Amino acid sequence: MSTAPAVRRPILYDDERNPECRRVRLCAMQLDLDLEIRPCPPRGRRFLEEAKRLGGVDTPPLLVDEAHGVVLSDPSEIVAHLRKTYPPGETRTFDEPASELELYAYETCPFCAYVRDTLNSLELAYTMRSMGPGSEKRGAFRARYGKTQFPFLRDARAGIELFESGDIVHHLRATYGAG
Ligand SMILES: N[C@@H](CCC(=O)N[C@@H](CS)C(=O)NCC(=O)O)C(=O)O
Repeated sequence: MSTAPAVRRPILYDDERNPECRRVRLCAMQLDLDLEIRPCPPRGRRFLEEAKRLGGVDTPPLLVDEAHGVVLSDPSEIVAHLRKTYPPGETRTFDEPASELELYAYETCPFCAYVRDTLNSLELAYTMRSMGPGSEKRGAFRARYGKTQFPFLRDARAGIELFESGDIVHHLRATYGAG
């Protein structure tokens, strides 16, 4: 019996502080689209080489959408591709498992930005669960956790789930920081 390959979420090679990357993340929020984030801060040592190899770019953003055979580095083209491929309200069936780190957040929330900035500087890959004000995932989240408050982090490796940006940042630094 053969197993169908998992349909992968788009991967964004991202730098939290780069305005062109922000534009892409804002688009993902508007589309209620989850992304795999590979942080590429300036002089990053973890994913920047990979981005260069895959897309020939020195700086993010770079979008790799394997499910549609697309690798894009121009922010306008990335946004156009996402809008066309993942229109709002359409069901997406990504069946790959999430990263060990999952951040439920949205772009315009300053507490979420604080956590993303920490993930970025620590160069930790994560699944970004888009939970913007109009997100269809909010109902299921509220049913499970009793409230809608973001950011929220699930760390499968550490076996914990956390609300509160300060607690999340503390956990990330203590667990994954260089010390
Ligand atoms: N003390 C919390 C505050 C988080 C918070 O106020 N988040 C806002 C967004 S900025 C929120 O979840 N609002 C409810 C909503 O978006 O429905 C923290 O530091 O994480």
